[in-house]
Amino acid sequence: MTDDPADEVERDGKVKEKLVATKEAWARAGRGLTGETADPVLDRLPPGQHLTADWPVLDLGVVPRVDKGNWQLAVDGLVENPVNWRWDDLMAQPLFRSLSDIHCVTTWSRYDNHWEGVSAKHLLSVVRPKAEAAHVVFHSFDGYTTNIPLGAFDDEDVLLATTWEGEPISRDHGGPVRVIVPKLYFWKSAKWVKRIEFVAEDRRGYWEVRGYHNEADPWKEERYSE
Ligand SMILES: Nc1nc2c(c(=O)[nH]1)N[C@H]1C(S)=C(S)[C@@H](COP(=O)(O)O)O[C@H]1N2
Ligand SMILES: [Mo]
Repeated sequence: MTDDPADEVERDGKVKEKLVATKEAWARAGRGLTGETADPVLDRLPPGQHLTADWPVLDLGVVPRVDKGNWQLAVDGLVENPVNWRWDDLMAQPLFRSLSDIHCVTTWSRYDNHWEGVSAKHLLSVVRPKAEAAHVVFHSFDGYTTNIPLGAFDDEDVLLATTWEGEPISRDHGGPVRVIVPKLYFWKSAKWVKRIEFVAEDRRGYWEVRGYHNEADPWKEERYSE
């Protein structure tokens, strides 16, 4: 027995090292950069992005077998009330619905995604971050991590999503539960989330240590660091 639910979760596939290397090379080359910025109020499509109607699947290549039975989420670190939710605990929270756009650093955007789940605002009201908490680190069942400032998590449109377009989020897209942070490039939206950790000092995640921008604002075209 172990107290890390990820140890009980099986995973298919392995990290696509070539794809990771390619994306690191794109970061170094500044692929997709236009050098422009845009106004999120006036311009719905961020600079350098094009619209797509479908929803591509992008990840490291490791696909965890998480379902309602073995799913667990720990929300811990610098919080007054850490929680460890199983599926029924998640379902007992108020249902939140939202509509938002996806902007991926690989230059595709997808408008008008309907999500349902538990809002970040609600989660924050349950766990109550301590005054020292300033950053959030997401840990996923495939070993992926990503980081955002607490202020970016504490936003009206951020949620732990369980459905997309009225259907459960598919396994490929991070189901049963993934994070959605619409105002940032999509790599900040962790699929198969298993732990949300509140920390005082910023800690860079998987892509952030491989040349991706720490802030990731699409309208400022914060694709890569440097
Ligand atoms: N757990 C996990 N979350 C992840 C990733 C990943 O590899 N593992 N990839 C990120 C990247 S780079 C992107 S673009 C989006 C892709 O989500 P999608 O496959 O649903 O389009 O997930 C993000 N979240
Ligand atoms: Mo991505």
